[in-house]
Parts: sequence; C-alpha cells; structure tokens
Amino acid sequence: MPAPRTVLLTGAAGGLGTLMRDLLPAYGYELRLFDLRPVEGAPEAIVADLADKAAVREAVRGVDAIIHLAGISLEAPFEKILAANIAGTYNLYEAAHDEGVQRVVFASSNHAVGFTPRPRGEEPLIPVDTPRRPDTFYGLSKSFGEDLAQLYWDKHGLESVSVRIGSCFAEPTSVRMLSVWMSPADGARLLHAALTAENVGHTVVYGSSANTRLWWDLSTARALGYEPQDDSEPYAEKLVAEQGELDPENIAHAYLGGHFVSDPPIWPY
Ligand code: NAI
Ligand code: 15L
Repeated sequence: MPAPRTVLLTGAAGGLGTLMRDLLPAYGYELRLFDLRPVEGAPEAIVADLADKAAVREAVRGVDAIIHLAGISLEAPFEKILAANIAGTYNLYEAAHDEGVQRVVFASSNHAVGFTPRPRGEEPLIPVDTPRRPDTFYGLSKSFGEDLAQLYWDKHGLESVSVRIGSCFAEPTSVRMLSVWMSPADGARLLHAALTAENVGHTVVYGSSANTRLWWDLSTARALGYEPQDDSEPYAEKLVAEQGELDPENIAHAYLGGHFVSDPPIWPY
C-alpha cells in the first residue's frame, strides 16, 4: 500500500481534532478537515453533518485515508448517539467504500470495554480481545463502530484500525487518567502508525502512552510500529496528593471506564 498523504480528518473542530491538526502535518500529511462546526482558523474546512450523505461522499472523494474522530464524545440520549455515532459512522464507511478509500482510522474508546474490571496489583493487562462490555450508550456506539470496521474489511477489503483511546488531553487530570492517559504527541505517533502500517486488515489497539500504571496491553499498537515516548507518572505525586489513590470500594474506581459506569455518569472522570 502506498503511504497515505491526503487524509480526511473528521471532528477537526473538537479537542482531539484540534490537537491533531497541529501535530499531524509534521508527518507529511495534507489534511482535509470536516466538522459540524466551523474549524477555527481553517475557513476551507468542510462544515457538514455526518447525516448528510452527499456531503460525506464529497468529503471522502480523493483522499487516501480517513481519521474518523467526529461524533458525540460523551454519554448522551440514545437517539443522539444513534444519529451521530452509529448512523454517522455508517455513512462515513459507505462513502469510503464507494469512493475506494484505502483505510479508516476509527476513534473507538476505552468505553467499548468500560465495564471490564481494571487490573489490580499483579493482575495481567487487559488484552484487546477481552469481551466488549460497553459502559454507556456512547461506549455501545464505539462497540458498533468496531464491528462496522470489521464488516467493511471482511466484505469489502476496506482496512481499519480501531483505536480504543484512553484519555487524550494535554495532561492527565485524575488518578484514573494516570493509567489511561495518551499524550497528544503519542496520539499523533499512534495515528501515524495506524495510517502507515502494512496489511492491518481490521486491527484493534488501545491508545495510550507507556504509562507506569497502564491497565491494558499495548502490543497490538506496538505491532503497527507505535513506540510511545511518554508516561503519566511525573503527574502522579500531585494528583494522588489532591485526590488520593483509587478506592477499591468505589464502583467508579473499579472498572476501566471510571465514572462512565455510574448511572448517570458522574463528571469529572
Ligand atoms: P469532541 O467532542 O471535542 O469533538 C468531536 C467533534 O465531532 C466536535 O467538533 C463535533 O462538532 C463533531 N461532531 C459531532 N457530531 C457530528 C456530526 N453529526 N457530524 C459532524 N461532526 C460532528 O471530542 P474529542 O475529545 O475531540 O474526541 C474525538 C473522538 O475521539 C470522538 O469520537 C471521541 O469519542 C473519541 N475519543 C476521544 C477521547 C479523548 O480522550 N479525547 C477518548 C476516547 C475516544
Ligand atoms: C472518552 O471516550 C471521551 O471521549 C473522553 O472525553 C474521555 O472521557 C475519555 O473517554 C476517558 O475515558 O477519560
């Protein structure tokens, strides 16, 4: 497969999209931007809803690959998740298939497996083939997205990497995030690896830095060529002093998904 150059970045106005707009061009990508909202500083961005099939088809035409970040990124009423994350991701994959796009990198989430008990002590890291246990309708939509990616690979040969992102923000802001944090720089490294690795078929990876307190197995990400450079541990002393260590009696500290498992989810997570 020739290395992708022109990449459609959906969700370009969002938090992760904004970080990746800054970081990915250094890898040589030419980004085409897409979002429901205008993208600050980028008047050329396509402003459209994933529900608009014609606009989505037009947006994917001629790109080598897609990084699909657009959608609702937290828990929401099912009807909203259905439209943006489930039908919207279907529209994107249909358009990618119709237009002959080589590969999609899908922003899945740890919340597809959020009800998995977190490892404690010396317990093994959570593998990517752990049974899916969504913690929200949001997590359920990511589980759907991973299955959709598998279907388009099996049926149409459209490759995908589903990245179960932990928490990709400038800094970790909770003790849980010490385990699941992905620095923005490592996020760009992982997306680059997902875009360029050969023969990925449909590969599922966890997306985080090489955290000392890591909960999941990064081996499928490393097999793509991803070499994380960061670790959340330098933030640990301050966060633990402020918040204390995770409490084994607290349900929201018991699972990968943190507070998303609560009903309703409690912020911050
Ligand atoms: P965000 O909420 O900041 O950005 C999402 C973007 O998608 C927004 O700009 C929004 O306008 C756009 N969008 C929503 N519905 C749309 C629609 N129907 N059509 C077109 N655009 C639409 O979220 P963030 O944090 O940037 O996350 C990006 C992606 O990564 C999301 O899919 C999220 O689920 C996933 N993710 C992010 C994590 C993180 O730590 N930031 C962790 C795990 C997954
Ligand atoms: C996600 O999937 C969310 O999109 C993000 O905002 C964070 O909440 C992250 O998970 C997390 O688990 O911290």
